[in-house]
Amino acid sequence: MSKSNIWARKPVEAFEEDMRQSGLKRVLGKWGLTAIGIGAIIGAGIFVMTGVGAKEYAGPALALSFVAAGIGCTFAALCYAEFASFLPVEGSAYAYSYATMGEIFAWIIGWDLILEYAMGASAVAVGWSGYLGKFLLLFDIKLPLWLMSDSFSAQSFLRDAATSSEKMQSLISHYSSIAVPTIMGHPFAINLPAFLIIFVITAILVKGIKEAASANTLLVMLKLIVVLFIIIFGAGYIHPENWHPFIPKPEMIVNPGETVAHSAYGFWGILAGAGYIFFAYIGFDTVSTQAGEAKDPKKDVPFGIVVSLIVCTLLYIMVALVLTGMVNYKNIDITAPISAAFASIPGLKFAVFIISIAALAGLTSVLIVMLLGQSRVFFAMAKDGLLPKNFFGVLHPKFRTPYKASILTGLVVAFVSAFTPISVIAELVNIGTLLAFVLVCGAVWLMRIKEPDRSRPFRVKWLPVVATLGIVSNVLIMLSLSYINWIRLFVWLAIGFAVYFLYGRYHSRLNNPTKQG
Ligand code: ALA
Repeated sequence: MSKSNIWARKPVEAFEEDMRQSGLKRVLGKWGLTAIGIGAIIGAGIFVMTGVGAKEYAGPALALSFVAAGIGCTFAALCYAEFASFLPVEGSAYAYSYATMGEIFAWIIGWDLILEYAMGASAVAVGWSGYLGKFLLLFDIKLPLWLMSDSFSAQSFLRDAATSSEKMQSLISHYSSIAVPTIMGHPFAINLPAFLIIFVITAILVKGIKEAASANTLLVMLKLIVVLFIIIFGAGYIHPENWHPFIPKPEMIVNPGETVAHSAYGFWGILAGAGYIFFAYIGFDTVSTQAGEAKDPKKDVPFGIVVSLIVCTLLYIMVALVLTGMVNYKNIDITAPISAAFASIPGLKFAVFIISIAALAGLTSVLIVMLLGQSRVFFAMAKDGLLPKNFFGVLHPKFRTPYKASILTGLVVAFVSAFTPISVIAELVNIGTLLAFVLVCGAVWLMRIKEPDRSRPFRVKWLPVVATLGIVSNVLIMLSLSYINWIRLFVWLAIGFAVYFLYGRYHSRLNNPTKQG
């Protein structure tokens, strides 16, 4: 068995060679890349998580949570942009850390990106299911609660409804039945739409996504128009009294499916809210995974990353203000808050229809990007020998897609989304992605020290300050998440270390150049 150097760095030139061999077509310009960024960013975060964000974390001050998370992301985005400008390769943060900090860090980031992409897709699928429910209601089609929700959330809805007859009435009106069956004494519920949508997307990805990719720009336009519609049209229905108090008195609250209380409202509530709705910003980094298809990656990828983030930050702050102005934060719906806010106003059925369709289409595009991103990261890791090449690196003989990796990912993601509350998945995704951001901020700085003379078409001014602020702000947001998320993150990383030390280090292409598979 060969011995490996876990700190070995993959040279930038080796990445460039891999890219040359990949034979991808360079078709994306700067606006195409920006559209990909916006397409990946706007999704469940704004359409779904704003509900819990306002109700259980920040109250009307949710807009400030968006400002705080936006600031942390901006520092990280600048660091991603500098990296992408001199290392325009598919593997994104995984590749950056391989080139700067060595194999063990690359592995950890790659492992961590599973949380961002695969688990992120699970959370989006749960959001998709919530909007499907609201959409079907428009046609008076109802399904039982136990087929539309995981059992933790179903029980939490029932507990919440038991507190007032009005809430109970509202719950009953949403489902054909609110009874939850039991299996061996345990309540059983499954989020069937979330489960099924993952199967459909997986099938599309196995077959190849050429058509889906060309539809992306159209979907992004639709999403942007609808978000603007929500802001402009919704502004007419704001009741300023809903903003008072803008920052409610601090409390401790427990989310559905969680047993641990977290800070709500007040300063810590705003910060914890930022940790929760951080999910809404995830996706700008996917622009960097498209570097292989960019016409002028060194300039256009940084542009796409930064512009897509700025556009979304501004839109998010406005949506948060409109939503908390339309509905009192205590009454915000947590499964499909925006369409529910419009549905609560008589005569706005057409708006609910438009928003639900756009949310379903928009969330579908996020699902495609995330599951695709996951298969690319697996593929890159398999190419480097850190995952079994004969599974994760195998292309379908006809469709030329990494079908085995896609199907395995689809199965795991479908099960997680069917049985886990969205808040639990989202917080795990957030802590994992925040860790990736922190490591990228550190890595870009380290690269400046190690290779100061390498050409950097996009150079962050005051990098030590920006990287430090990026690390501090993102760690601060991580700290605002309850300790249970830290435990989950450590368990996940411990499993990752075990896989690396039992497999990756003995099969790494960098450390074992003669070894195949
Ligand atoms: N930012 C993406 C979303 O909100 C992941 O769905």
